Amino acid sequence: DVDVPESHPRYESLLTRHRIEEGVEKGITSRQGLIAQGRGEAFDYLLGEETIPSADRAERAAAAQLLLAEKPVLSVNGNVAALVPKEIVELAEAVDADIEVNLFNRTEQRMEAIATHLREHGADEVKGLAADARIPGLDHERAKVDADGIRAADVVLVPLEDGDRAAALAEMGKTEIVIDLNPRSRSTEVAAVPVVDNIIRAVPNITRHARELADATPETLTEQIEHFDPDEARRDAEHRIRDGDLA
Ligand code: PTJ
Repeated sequence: DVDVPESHPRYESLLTRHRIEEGVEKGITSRQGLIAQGRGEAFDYLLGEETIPSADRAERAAAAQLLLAEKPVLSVNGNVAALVPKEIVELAEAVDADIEVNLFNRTEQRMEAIATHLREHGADEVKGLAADARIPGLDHERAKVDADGIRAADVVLVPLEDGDRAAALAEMGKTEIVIDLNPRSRSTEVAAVPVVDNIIRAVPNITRHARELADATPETLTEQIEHFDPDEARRDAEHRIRDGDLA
């Protein structure tokens, strides 16, 4: 694996970088994914490389949304597959969601490589290859989804998403949970649940909350969602970045 001592002050950041590099080598992650990672790292540095309290509240609300959903789908791109393949499979199991590969730079080879990688990490079924439906209002490649996957979903987790597609999904009436370290990105802005946190920390923490809430009644889950304020979460993250405020 990687030759970085755990005591290194930037251990996690270096490990993350290494996973993305490996993803590119395996044909999972796009080269643009390297740029996206760099952008994410800068925001994470300013956030203190930790899950701020408002992000933890968002992660709890995300767990409640996924548990309450009729048909939740976790969308996976090349960065997500490289960084958290096992953790995505665990979350899908905890909330009984489907996993669907949906790529910005879609090629059949990358679709196959990502589906295989997810299966190697325990996924039973990986959607996205059928591509028998479209997201209205988007150009060709980005619009391709499965009819019985994202097209039919009521709640979609869209990590590290491109703003156009996030907006188009919101336009379709989907409840979107967005994981994105940029509190001002268009994806974060359209999200019902904006999770401003590193996906490395966010996905396992959503799973932890989901396990805690597994036996909760629909009323309790609805309460968790209603108590969460997405505008406040976006503001808190931005304050933390600008002023180092603890939110
Ligand atoms: O695999 P593909 O072809 O679907 O392409 C995926 C990328 C990520 C390349 C594509 O969606 C893209 O270009 O995304 P953007 O527009 O660069 O947006 C990615 C967002 O995710 C940016 O706001 C980053 O700050 C954020 N981000 C990057 N790494 C992380 C992150 N957020 C959370 N955790 C990270 N590790």
